[in-house]
Amino acid sequence: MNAPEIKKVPTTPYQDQHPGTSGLRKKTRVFTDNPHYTENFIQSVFNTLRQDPNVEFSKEILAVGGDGRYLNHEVMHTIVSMAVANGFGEILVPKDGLISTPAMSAVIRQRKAIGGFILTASHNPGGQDGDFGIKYNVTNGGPAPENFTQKVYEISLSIGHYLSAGDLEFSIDKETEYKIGDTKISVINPFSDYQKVFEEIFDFNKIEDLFKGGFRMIFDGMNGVTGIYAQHFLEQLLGAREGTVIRAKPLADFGGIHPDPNLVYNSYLVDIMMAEDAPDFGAANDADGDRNMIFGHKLFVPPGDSVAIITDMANTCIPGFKDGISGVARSMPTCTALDRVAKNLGIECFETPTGWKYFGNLMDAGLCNICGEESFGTGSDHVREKDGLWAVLSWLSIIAGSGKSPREVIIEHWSKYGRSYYERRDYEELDPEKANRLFSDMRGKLNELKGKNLSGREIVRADEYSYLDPVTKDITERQGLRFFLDDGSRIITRLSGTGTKGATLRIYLEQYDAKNIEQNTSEMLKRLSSSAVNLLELPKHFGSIEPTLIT
Ligand code: VG1
Ligand code: CO
Repeated sequence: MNAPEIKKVPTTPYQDQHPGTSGLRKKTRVFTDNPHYTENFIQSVFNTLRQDPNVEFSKEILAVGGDGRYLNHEVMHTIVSMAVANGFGEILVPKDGLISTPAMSAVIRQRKAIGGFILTASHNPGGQDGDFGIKYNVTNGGPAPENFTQKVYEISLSIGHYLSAGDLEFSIDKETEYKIGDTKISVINPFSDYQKVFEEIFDFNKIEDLFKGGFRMIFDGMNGVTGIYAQHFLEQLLGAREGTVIRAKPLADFGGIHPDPNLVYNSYLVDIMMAEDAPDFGAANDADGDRNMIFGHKLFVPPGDSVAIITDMANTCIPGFKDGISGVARSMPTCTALDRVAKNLGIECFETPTGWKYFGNLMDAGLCNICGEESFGTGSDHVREKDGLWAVLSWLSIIAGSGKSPREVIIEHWSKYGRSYYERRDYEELDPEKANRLFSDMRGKLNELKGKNLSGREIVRADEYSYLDPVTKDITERQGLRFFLDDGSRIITRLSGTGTKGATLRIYLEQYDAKNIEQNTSEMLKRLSSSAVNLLELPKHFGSIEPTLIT
C-alpha cells in the first residue's frame, strides 16, 4: 500500500484519563460520545514512550488486540492508523483482532515488542451500555507500572493534537502481512507464542492421558475471548471431548452476561458443578482470560486456596517447576494460605498492593514465580499477567500427577495447613465523597483503635498499608486500611480502582482455623462481618446498606 497521508488532528484534552488498577476503564459511551477520547489516550501513551531517548518508533514493534467486546474492532483500527502515523516499524494484530490478556503478554515477550494495547474492560460487562477499556502493557509483557501511567495521565491533561493515517483498509481474517508506507502490519496467530510458553511448563502428554482415561471437565468461556483458546488447547491439542468448552464464541456484549467468574455472576457454572452428575472438574475464565474460577465435583476451590495448592504441588506435578520455586507473592488483601505453604517450603512470600502490575518487578528480578490475588487471579512468571488458562492447566497437571480428585487435593491441603475462611464484601455505586470521608475519618482514628475491643476481640494492630517495592524502591501509599485482631483474623478495606460508576468499597474478611476445615464460610465469618460494619461505621456514612456482591 502507498504511504498514507499523515494528518495532525487538533484535539482538546480530557481531565479523566487516569488509568486505574488495570487500564483506562470507562462506560462504553464515554469512548463513543466524547470526540477523540480514544485518540487522546493513545497519543498520550505514544508521547510517553517517546520521552525515552532510546526509543525510535521506526525500530519498534507494537501489538494491539482485544477480547472481542463492542468497539474492539473500531478502536483496533484507530490504534493501527495512529501507530502507522506515529511511525512504528511493525504492528502486530491477532487474527480477527482477538487475543486474551495473558496471550498478549506472551506475544510482547516472545516478539520483543515495545508494548501492546489490550482492548478490554476485563471482567466488566460489555456492549453499548456496558464498559470498554484500554490496557497498555510494557516491554516485559506486564501492565504499565504506576510511574508510566502517571506520565500518560499528565500528558493527556494538555494534549493538543494526535497523528492519524486516516481510514486504512486491511483485513484481519487470516494470517498475513501488509506494508503500509514504512510500517509492516502482521496479522498473527493468537495461539502460537502462548502455546510455546505453555509447552515449556506443562506435560501435554500427561494431560492428554488424563482425558483419554475418561476424565470429564467443563470450561466456561463466558462468551469472552478464552473460549477460542480453551477449544484450541483443551479440545484440539489435549483431546478433551468436543463440547467441553461452553459459551465459547466471543460475543460483543458477552450475550448479556457479566463475564466475571465468581459464584454470583457465574451461577450458571455453579449449578452445573454442584449437581450430582457434575463432571470431575470445572473452570471459567473472565472476558479477557486473566481471571479463573476452579471447581471439583460439587466443590468450589477459593482462589486464595487455589494459588496455595498450586504452589504446594508445583514441584512434583508441573514440569516447569521441577527445579523448585524461587518465591511467591500475593496481593495484600488475599488470604494467607499462600504464606503458610511458602513457610513450609522455605521460600519467601511477598505481599504487594492490589493489581498484577506489582508482581512484575519481583518476577523480573527472579524473586518470585507464582502469584495470586483473591479476585480470582493466578499466574506465574511464564508471562507478566495473571492467566486463567494457566490455572486450569496447572490444576489438570495436579490431578494427572497426583492421581487425586480436586476434592481430595483440597481436603488434604486444609488438613495439613488449616483453612482461612475468607470473604470479600463489595458495596458498589456509593457516593465517592462519602466513601472518601469514611477513609479520612478512619485514618484519623487508627492510633486510638489499637487495643480497642471489637465484639470480644482485641484490635492488636490498625494501620494503612503502604508498599516499598524491594526492587525499584518505589513507595506506593494508601493501599488499604488493615485491622488485625488478637485471634489472628483480619479486616481489610479499600476502594476499588476498576469501577466505572461511583465508588466501590471492598471489605475483605479472613479468619483462620487450624482444625475446623469443612464449615460454612459465611457462618464462620458472621461475627467478623458485623464487627467490620460497626468498626467502619457504615450506617453513619451511608445509611443502611447491604453488600451488592459477596465473593
Ligand atoms: C480489581 C481486583 C484486583 C485485580 C483488578 C484487575 O481491582 O481487586 O485484584 O487485579 O481488579 O483485574 P480493584 O482495584 O477494582 O479492586 V482484571 O481481571 O480487571 O484485569
Ligand atoms: Co480480566
